[in-house]
Amino acid sequence: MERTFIMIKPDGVRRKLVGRIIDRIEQRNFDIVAMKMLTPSRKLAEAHYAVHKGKDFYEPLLDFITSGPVVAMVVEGENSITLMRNMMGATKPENALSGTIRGDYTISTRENLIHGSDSPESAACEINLWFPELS
Ligand code: D4T
Repeated sequence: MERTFIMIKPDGVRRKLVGRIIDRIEQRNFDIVAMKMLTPSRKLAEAHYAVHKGKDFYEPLLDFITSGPVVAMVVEGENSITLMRNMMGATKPENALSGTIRGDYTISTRENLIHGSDSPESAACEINLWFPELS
């Protein structure tokens, strides 16, 4: 069974889409094995998005992700990393297909509702970062 780190971003909480997003994850028959709501500290956000440090969108991205509560989850199931990324939809709104979370609920690149780990290495790293109590 594969685990992935999923986060409903502050826009998802503000727009009251938490229930609908969790519903999709459960309808797909994934297990949510850990979940918490928190407002990320700057330090946590910097660690999470370290790979983007120096890019033009890095600082605005940190401002956004620390702007309010997020819902952090560990989602488990066969091939969960790839399948969750498919369910989320593409980062660019013009590529996010209808039927995906982003394709159905957002037209913004930054305020794109949901994060999901993109590889087994990043999943392990992110689960450790957001849920140190699990390790
Ligand atoms: P995350 O990491 O949040 O799941 O998003 P993606 O995996 O789909 O996309 P990413 O790593 O390329 O970008 C991380 C994060 O930065 C925001 N972003 C991205 C932005 O504000 N402006 C941009 O030009 C890009 C490329 C959106 C997601």
